[in-house]
Amino acid sequence: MLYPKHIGQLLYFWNYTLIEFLKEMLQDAGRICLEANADQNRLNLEFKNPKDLVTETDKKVEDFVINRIRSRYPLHAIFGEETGKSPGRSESGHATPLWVIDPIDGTTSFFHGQPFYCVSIAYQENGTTLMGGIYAPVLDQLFLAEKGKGAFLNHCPIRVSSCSRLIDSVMATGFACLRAGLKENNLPHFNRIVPKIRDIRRFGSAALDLCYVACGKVDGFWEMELNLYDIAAGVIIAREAGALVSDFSGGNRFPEKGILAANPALATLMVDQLNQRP
Ligand code: 2AM
Ligand code: CA
Repeated sequence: MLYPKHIGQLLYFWNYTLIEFLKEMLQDAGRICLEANADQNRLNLEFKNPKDLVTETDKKVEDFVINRIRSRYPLHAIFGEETGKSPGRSESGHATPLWVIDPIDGTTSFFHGQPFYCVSIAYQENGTTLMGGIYAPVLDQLFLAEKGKGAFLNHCPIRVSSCSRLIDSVMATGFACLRAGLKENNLPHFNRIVPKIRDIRRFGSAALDLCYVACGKVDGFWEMELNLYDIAAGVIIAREAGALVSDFSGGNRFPEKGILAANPALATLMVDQLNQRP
């Protein structure tokens, strides 16, 4: 006979194993990156366009993550930056869980031997992200979040900054739009905002930018032309740490309509700045 308390225990066990599974997968994927970093001369390179790099390590890490998920959760769907969508199969009428993978976010940094890159993986059910994990192996920074349970950096709880004035803030942004060769770009926003804030950082990984908002290393982040896999894990980590994440109009149509993240007070000021023509 299954009593409610047993169901609770079972759910706890299920969640525990899923987050542990995610954590170990991230750390193992990070090791693959570090091994490749150690042999910089052998990082074979391909180009999606002249500015958009993909190394064989991006593919190797994605293959590793997919195989790990498939061997444990063979029915789950997967959406990876390098391999696209592979549908899963639903179990007795339930929606198919989806894993969203960015094997290396910050590939340019990875290729150039810089530390700001990471492996980013989100777990979704019914289109809602329930778990996100991001691991920056050179920095040994592991960010994990579960919906409703807070966000953690190396197992310590994290929180957004309390900065509420633009002039006191340090922000991060990026220029995915330039690399994608798009006409509309972030430079007008950059030119408008940078004189109003204390300083700006450009780490080159949207996933890590969101994590750094989450732990208060930067006060805010905005960027345009990102994809779901760049931000899926970072969004739940930032939100669980108290960030408000929105598009440039303050709505939910991110990343298509731009994305910004900050504590609620600063996010309102950022919407004022970004909800203007570029
Ligand atoms: P990537 O390293 O996985 O390519 C940097 O501004 C951020 O933009 C990174 O998170 C980078 O992810 C992302 N990005 C996504 N698509 C891009 C594209 N087509 N061109 C450039 N950067 C892109
Ligand atoms: Ca990416």
